Amino acid sequence: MMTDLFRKGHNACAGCPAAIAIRNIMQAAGPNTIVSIATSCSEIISTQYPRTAWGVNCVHCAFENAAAVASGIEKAMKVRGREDINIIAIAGDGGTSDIGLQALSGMLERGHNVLYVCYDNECYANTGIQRSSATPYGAWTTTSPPGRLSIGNETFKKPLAEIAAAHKIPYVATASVAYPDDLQRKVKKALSIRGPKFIHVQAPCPIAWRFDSSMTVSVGRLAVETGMWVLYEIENGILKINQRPTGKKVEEYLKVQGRFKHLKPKDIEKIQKRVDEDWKNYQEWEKAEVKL
Ligand SMILES: Cc1ncc(C[n+]2csc(CCOP(=O)(O)OP(=O)(O)O)c2C)c(N)n1
Ligand code: SF4
Ligand SMILES: [Mg+2]
Repeated sequence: MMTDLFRKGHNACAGCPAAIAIRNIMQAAGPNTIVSIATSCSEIISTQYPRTAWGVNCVHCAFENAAAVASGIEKAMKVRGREDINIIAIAGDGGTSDIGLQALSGMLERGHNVLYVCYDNECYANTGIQRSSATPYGAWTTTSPPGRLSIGNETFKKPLAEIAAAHKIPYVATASVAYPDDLQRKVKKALSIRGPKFIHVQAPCPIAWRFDSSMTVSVGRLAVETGMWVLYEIENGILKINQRPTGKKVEEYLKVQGRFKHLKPKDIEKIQKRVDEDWKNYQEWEKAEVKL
């Protein structure tokens, strides 16, 4: 069975979005696949010696070099005449938008035939929920504690998918573990295209975001419905939005997560304003059919 490519019995927390993401990626990719995974929850939960959850060859890399290792695997397979094999790099938001950004940029710029997937739980989860550059504005983490003088994390998320798209690669997409059909379709499409591909998957983490483990999917849906996470594809530089927000306010998304419970109405207003601006920009970008 395809699901055996990422087997049950791994060590993930209940409701783990990394496990949901990988399970769907592997269902879409199939057995003719080699994976490189960066040190992150995805590796901690799936490769504890002497056990493995993987039903394909999977190389555990350092925190920073999943893209560099995938690039090397791709070249090695080319030399062996095995260009039919899917090469996928998987890393967290820290391993992608912080310490691995250089390796990712190099992989995209050199044009490797690799799909890179970042599952974004918006912090360094496996090492104790530290802030990353993907942590949203106002969020509690252990290194951005809110208090009398602090709102929590003081920066907005780094626009990772747009940074990837700026390399003028053939395919970039955002996705969510709450929309598995959309995620699988995007993985399949990416793997059908030659060259570097990048998919940024939102991954609501019950431990770090402070919600009940039964709510991973409902929190992911609220992100999309409120416009906090926009599902889109950029094919050859042209943006297409896949799902429109339903008009729900960001407060509905924020209030179900303990990491935002300290926010005041003016803070929520600031986040809403930013989401409205971003949504307007995405719509204009789509309408203009302007290549990035
Ligand atoms: C050079 C280096 N610095 C720090 C670490 C410790 N470390 C391992 S994984 C990680 C954070 C990973 O965060 P992310 O990529 O977002 O994955 P997550 O744990 O959230 O799934 C850190 C700080 C390391 N392995 N190597
Ligand atoms: S901390 Fe979050 S992402 Fe990491 S294993 Fe637990 S649920 Fe999954
Ligand atoms: Mg993370």
